[in-house]
Amino acid sequence: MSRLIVVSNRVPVPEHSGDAPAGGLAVALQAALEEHGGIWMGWSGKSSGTREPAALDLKDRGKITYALTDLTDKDVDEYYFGFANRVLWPICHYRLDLAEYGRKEMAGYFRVNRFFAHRLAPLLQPDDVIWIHDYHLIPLAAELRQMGIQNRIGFFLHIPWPPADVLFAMPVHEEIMRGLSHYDLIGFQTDHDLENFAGGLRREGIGNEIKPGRYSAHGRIFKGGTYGIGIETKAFASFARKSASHAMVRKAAASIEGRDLIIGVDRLDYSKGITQRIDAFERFIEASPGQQGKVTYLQVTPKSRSEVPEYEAMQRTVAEQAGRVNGALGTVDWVPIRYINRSISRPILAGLYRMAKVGLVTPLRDGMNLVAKEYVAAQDPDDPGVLVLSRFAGAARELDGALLVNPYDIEGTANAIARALSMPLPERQERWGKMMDYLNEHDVVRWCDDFLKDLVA
Ligand code: GDG
Repeated sequence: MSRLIVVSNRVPVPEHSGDAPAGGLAVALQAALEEHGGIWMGWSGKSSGTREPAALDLKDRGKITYALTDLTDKDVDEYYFGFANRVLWPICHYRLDLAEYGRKEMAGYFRVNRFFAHRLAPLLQPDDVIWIHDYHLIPLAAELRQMGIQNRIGFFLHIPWPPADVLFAMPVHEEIMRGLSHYDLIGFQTDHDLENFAGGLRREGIGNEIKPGRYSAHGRIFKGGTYGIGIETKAFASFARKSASHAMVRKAAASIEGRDLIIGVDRLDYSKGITQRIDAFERFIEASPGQQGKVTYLQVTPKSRSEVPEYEAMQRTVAEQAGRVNGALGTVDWVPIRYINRSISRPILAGLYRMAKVGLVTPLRDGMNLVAKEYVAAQDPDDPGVLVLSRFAGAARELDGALLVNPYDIEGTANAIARALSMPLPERQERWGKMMDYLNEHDVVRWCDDFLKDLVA
């Protein structure tokens, strides 16, 4: 394959060449970029105020060039906080009630995509293969095509794609759909998302599937497929094994004083089902008097997008809810919920996953959910914990050893917590073994290879 060009909203630039990237996605994409040589372009995360952003900031790290651009305050408000996070994010997570449409924000979204195209185009060579990531940048291929760029361009959507009735509530859904048809390959996390996409094309009468995995719409023919993202399974498993002896993890273990640990780890986001989960935990404790004082539920929830009003409100709601449950159920020597509203380091996170008897992953809707996969990979094969997983996470379509729950069903989730905590070792091992085999085979490197293979085929 020729040079690879990756474009995403944010870019994980390493300090020095050879530095290990933090997350799985960055690991896989950086490995692919190292192999083929290439560029990773995106927003620096910084604002240029009211001034036009300066030229791209190019940082060379071995065979990879990171190309960063600032955005104006208006761009950040309209493109990022406005349209991407207050329209596309809620719509794609089936939350019509939270979408805030505004002409200004929609215009800003398309304007920033055009700006990205104009900054990227001069760097491109005719054989470059371009891979664009996520909902912030859907119209980018159309903008590049408009400038005469004919390279192969692929798109991967990390979040769900909604059914037609939900999507069509968005005023600019036609432009968004048209934008997608300019890609050569569109990748989704699950078959369900791909079916929703194809259903939207049919319903609108703008296109159809002409043969398996090949679509025709807006006068273009393109491929669509399912590529569920994975993690670095082997590396994460060995990392978790080592992290178990990390001083902070040992301290945490001592502080729970032999109680069973239940863990939840999510960015603070309404899609993650955190309030329903706390309700389910409360219901579980109320229904199981024998468990009072015997379990600790640790919820790690770093803040995210605090500038968006729904997120700011949620921060208060979750903190109050955890406080209320602790006040109602706690005793002088037991705090049922430990709520941490900031990020913790990756080694500590891995060690805590391994220590936890139950991983509670109950989003109301999620593209994949990597926490579910990390929790499984972190387990001790001799005494693995149990994953309680929402049927509305993409991961539920892959991890058949999990206890699947409907997160809206508080009692059902409470029952699953009880079942997980009392599950006999042979059943835990059998369930975990199935999931681990799957994760070993479908890791993030395979995800990256499968997508790029289909893009260039
Ligand atoms: C989007 C889609 C899709 C979380 N808290 C801490 C921390 N994390 C790490 C986790 C995990 C990552 O953040 C979260 O990934 P998820 O997949 O769970 O969720 P999103 O951020 O919503 O990601 C999602 C994903 O894209 C990839 O395609 O799976 O569906 O929504 O890796 O470990 N890491 C550290 N401290 C924390 O406190 N170090």
